Amino acid sequence: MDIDQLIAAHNDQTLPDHRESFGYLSQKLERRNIEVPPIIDKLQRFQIAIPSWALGTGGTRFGRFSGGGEPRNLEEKIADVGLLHALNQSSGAISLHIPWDIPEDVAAIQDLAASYGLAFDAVNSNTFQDQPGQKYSDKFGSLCHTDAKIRQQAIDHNLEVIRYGDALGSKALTIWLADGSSFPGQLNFRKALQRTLDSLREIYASLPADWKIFIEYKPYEPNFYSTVIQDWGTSHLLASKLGDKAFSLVDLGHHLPNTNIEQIVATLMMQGKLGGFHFNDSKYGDDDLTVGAIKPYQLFLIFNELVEGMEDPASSNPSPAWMIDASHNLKDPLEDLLQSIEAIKIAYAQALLVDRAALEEAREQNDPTMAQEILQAAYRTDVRPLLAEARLRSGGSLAPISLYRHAMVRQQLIKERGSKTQSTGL
Ligand code: RM4
Ligand code: MN
Ligand code: MN
Repeated sequence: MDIDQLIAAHNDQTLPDHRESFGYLSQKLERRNIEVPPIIDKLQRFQIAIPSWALGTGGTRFGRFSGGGEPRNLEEKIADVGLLHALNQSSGAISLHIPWDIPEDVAAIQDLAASYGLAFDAVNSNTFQDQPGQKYSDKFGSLCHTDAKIRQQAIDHNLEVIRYGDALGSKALTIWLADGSSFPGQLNFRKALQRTLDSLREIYASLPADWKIFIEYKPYEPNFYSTVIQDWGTSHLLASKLGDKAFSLVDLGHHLPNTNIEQIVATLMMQGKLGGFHFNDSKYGDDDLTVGAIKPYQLFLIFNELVEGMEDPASSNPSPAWMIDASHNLKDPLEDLLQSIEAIKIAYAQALLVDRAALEEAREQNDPTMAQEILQAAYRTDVRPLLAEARLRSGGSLAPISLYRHAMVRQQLIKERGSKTQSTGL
C-alpha cells in the first residue's frame, strides 16, 4: 500500500473521535469569539524545514547509538523528509548542509524533491569541521582567522555553498561559526570581530539579488571562553552593517539559561531583522531535545511575539524561515521530528488564540493580572484538534506517530537500508 492509502485508511479509523473533539473545541472557541477557519488555514500554510542532518541518530561526544535504517545518501534523506511531509503536511522543505550533502546530479535531486512536494530551504555552510582534503585547518577559526589565506578558504567555501543552493532553488545562506577562543587572551576580540565582518562582506557581495543571509549566534561551544558572534546583539550589528539582505537567526539552544528569548524576538522584529528560527529544546545545553519537551510555555511566549510581529501590517519584518535544529540521541529521528513539528504548531496555534485587543487594553490599563489571564486562556487550550483538522484538510494523517508505528515504517527502512547505516551529519 502506498503512503496516501495508508493515511486514508488510518484516518478512517480515527475520524469519529476527531470529529467529536474538533466539533467540541470549535464550539468553545466560537463562544470565545474566535474564528476557527482562519486559524486552520494558517496552520495548513505553516511549513517548517527539516535539516538534512536531523534524519540520522545524533550523538554526544561520548558515543552514538544508531537506530538503523538511517538514510545513506541525500536521496534517502529527501525520501525521509517526503514521508514526514506526507504524514503532517508541514515539513515541505529541506535545508542542506554543505559539504555533508553535496548534490551530485542537481536536476535529479530537484526532480526527486519535487516528487515529494519539497522545496529547498536555506543552505548551511560548515567551517566548524575540517573536511578531508581541505588545505588549511579551521582549528583556530574560519572567517575570523588571523591568517588571510584561511579566511579566504572559508569565504570560498561559503561562495561554493551559495552556488549549490542557487542551482537547487534555495534563497538563503545560513552561517553559523564555531569561531572563538577557549582561553582568555587567546583572541583579540576587536580584531576578530572586524575580520569576521570583513569576511562576511565578501560573502554578502556575492549573494544573488533575491537571496538573504542569516547570521546565527551562539554564546559557547565548541569554544568555551568566547565566541565571535556570541549573542543577538553581535549578530544584529553584523547584519545591520552588511545591509538589507542580512538578518539575524535565532536558535533556541543558543542562549544562556533563563535568557528572555521572546524579548529578543520582539526586538529583532521591531528592527525588521529577524530572518530565521532554529527550533529545539534543552534543559542544559544546545539543541539536545525535542521541541517543546522541556519549556513549552517559553515556546508559546516566543510564538506570541512572532504572531504579534507577523500579523502587524506595519511590520517590515519578512516572514521568517523556520527550521528544526535538534539532535536525536534516543528516539527514532523521524518520530522525534514529528513530535517537534507538532509542538511548534501547538505553540503557533495557541498564540493565534490570544485575544490581542484585550491584551493591548490590559497593557494600556497597566493590568498585569488581566494580561496573565489572557495569555493563560490561550496557553491552557488544548489545540491539538485544530492541528489534526489542518492535517486532515491538507491530506495528511490525523495521528502521524500512531500511523508511523502501525505501518512499521522504521522496520521497513531497516529492511531496505540495513541496521548498521549511519547518516552524514553530527
Ligand atoms: C550548530 C548550529 C547550526 C547547525 C550546526 C549543526 O550548533 O545550531 O545551525 O548548523 O549546529
Ligand atoms: Mn542552529
Ligand atoms: Mn546549535
